[in-house]
Amino acid sequence: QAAKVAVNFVPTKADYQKVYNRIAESLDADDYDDGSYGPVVVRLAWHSSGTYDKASNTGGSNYATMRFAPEALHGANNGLNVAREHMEKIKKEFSWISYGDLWTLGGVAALQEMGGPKINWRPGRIDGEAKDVTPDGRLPDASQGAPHLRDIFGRMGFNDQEIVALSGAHALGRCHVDRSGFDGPWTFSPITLTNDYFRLLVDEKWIWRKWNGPKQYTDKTTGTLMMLPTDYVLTQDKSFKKWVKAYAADEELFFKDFAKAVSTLFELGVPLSQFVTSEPWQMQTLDEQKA
Ligand code: CCH
Repeated sequence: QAAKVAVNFVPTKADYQKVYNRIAESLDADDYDDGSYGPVVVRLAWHSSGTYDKASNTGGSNYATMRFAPEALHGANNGLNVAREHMEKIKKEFSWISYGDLWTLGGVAALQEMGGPKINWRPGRIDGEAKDVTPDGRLPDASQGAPHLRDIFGRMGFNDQEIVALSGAHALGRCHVDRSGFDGPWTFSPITLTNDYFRLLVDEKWIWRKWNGPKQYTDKTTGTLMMLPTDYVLTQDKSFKKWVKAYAADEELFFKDFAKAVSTLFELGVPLSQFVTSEPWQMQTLDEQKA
């Protein structure tokens, strides 16, 4: 039975929890990648937020402008049609939610359900228009070095520690040749959030992969994992490396810093006055609701 939504319907936290639950239930898939849409759903939330420019106060998660060309067609967003189409099924059932809230809640649900920390999240984003689309080039280019990372993430307002913490998301998912040109997963457990990305960066010997694709590293031991040039550079820069070592040694510290930085990331570009609450919300995992 299709729920009739009253014109003045004001969703409560319980309504958002229902959306969270439906997203969480939708992630497992035997026939997709490593068995979960979680990683690509996280990448959608990140790319919809990471366009933020603090100087002009444009971009970010507020308007969900990746729905429109040309942003959907920006090279960095290759393959995210998969995640947008996945989330569209949820939108059909909960037509009252804005795309910005839906996509960021998707990121939160995916991270929490894949074993990550609880991430503060609150609703209030509104759907923008095609005129709000951001220019190409605001997301990081994996072939670059430390100055580029500081340029891109500094523009969003993040410092070195936050850059490293956020990069730990690459414990999840994989690169696809037909999306980015790069190939392979960063860790042996790509659908569980751990600090393995940092442990592998520190413990493994990383060598250039010999292949015809773009320059990327492979682990010397098994030759099955990968690091992008922007990942490896975190071990080559003194200030970045300090945090790589800290997170490799202490998963709890990584989870704490990651949760905080991700929550900030997902709120970039949203005027405070738009949020329905000044209190941080935490949505419950499916497991917590069973208990
Ligand atoms: Fe990332 N990322 N990312 N990334 N990313 C890719 C995939 C994922 C960069 C490049 C790439 C973050 C930061 C960076 C995820 C989350 C985050 C891919 C492969 C490239 C290339 C895309 C493909 O081929 O499918 C670069 C450069 C940076 C610079 O720092 C941050 C920050 C986050 C989240 C907080 C996730 C998750 C994936 C896996 C997607 C999938 O489909 O499995």
